[in-house]
Amino acid sequence: MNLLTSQADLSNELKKEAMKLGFSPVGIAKVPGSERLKLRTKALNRWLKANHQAEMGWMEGEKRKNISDLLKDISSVLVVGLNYHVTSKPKEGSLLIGRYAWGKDYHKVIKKRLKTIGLWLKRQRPNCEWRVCVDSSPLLEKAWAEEAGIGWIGKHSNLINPERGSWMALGYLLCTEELIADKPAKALCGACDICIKECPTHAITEPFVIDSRKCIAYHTIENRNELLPKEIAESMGNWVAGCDICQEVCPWNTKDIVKTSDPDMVPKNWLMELTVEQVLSWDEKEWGQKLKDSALKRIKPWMWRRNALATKNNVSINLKTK
Ligand code: B12
Repeated sequence: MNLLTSQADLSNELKKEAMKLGFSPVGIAKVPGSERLKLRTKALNRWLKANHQAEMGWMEGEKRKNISDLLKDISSVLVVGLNYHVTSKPKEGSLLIGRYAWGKDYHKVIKKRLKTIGLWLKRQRPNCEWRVCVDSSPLLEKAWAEEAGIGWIGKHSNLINPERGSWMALGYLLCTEELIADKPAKALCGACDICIKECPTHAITEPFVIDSRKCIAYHTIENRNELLPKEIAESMGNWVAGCDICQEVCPWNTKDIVKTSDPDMVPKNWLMELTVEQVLSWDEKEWGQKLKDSALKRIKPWMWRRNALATKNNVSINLKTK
């Protein structure tokens, strides 16, 4: 391996290594980031104050507000996107699952690949310390992705890349090495507000702000109560695990964007044709097998049953049998 002496070459090659492992887009941000990051942290404070986190108490941790708490002497962040946009579609009339979870667990896929990149960086700069963060670390991920220039935060609050839309999971390699940063992204939502209008539960209470208490994704994935709120059950249609409505209606996703051929993102068959009857009949062992290697493990079998019973399909089964 050639040792790269300049920081510019190191930064470029680091991004190339990430692309070789299937990530795109990729970008670099410098810590502590621009003034915009301070605004995003203020937005987080406002969001918490308004109780938009619902029962996700872990969102209140102070570390999320300061990236330096996650890695001592941090200098830079490599941000990567893993495209999960595929050609497959769920069978007409089946229960619906958020696309982020159709393939293998993105947390595991991204972590494994970013660790390979961390080891590459360590070989280049033996004194460099690094750490990988994917979703569960207290990091304001989308704000750092915007800072690294890989996309902007849309009005539905997901990160949108102009060539790839928003169908991507995000990953982070924090490091102590001073890398050359990319330009922060420009916001391109303009006057469009389709996502706000089309959310059946009005969870986007103002542009960029999601009230989790009204979000179908929150209730199907995170809500641990025995029953879903009536207003959610009445509007959730067939969404049984997550919800993609605000992204499905987004013009940046409906235009012809790149589809992935990443073998780890190939949808699992059972997720493409799931029925209420299956959800209700599978025992814990069957669920264990189905959820192995899936981000959907977060939804416990009893939650799948609760969610399926609340869907439109179940309501129509009940009507038919009456
Ligand atoms: C908590 C959480 C949720 C919660 C709350 C959602 C939310 N928007 O916060 C729930 C369970 C509802 C959820 C749902 C989903 N999630 Co989620 N979630 C997270 C998590 C762990 C934290 C997000 C967070 O910080 N929220 C706090 C609030 C304050 O932040 P925010 O809504 O992002 O607000 C920002 C913007 O609105 C912006 N902002 C505020 N005001 C203004 C003003 C202007 C002018 C601008 C431009 C911006 C702006 O600043 C805020 C702070 O950065 C992240 C991973 C992470 N560690 O960051 C994943 C993450 C955001 N989720 C992800 C995914 C895939 C989803 C779902 C699509 C899954 C699904 N199909 O069901 C849905 C999407 C629902 C939605 N529209 O948000 C991905 C998003 C990838 C992407 N392309 O952006 C992430 C990044 C995980 C990952 N590593 O890939 N999620």
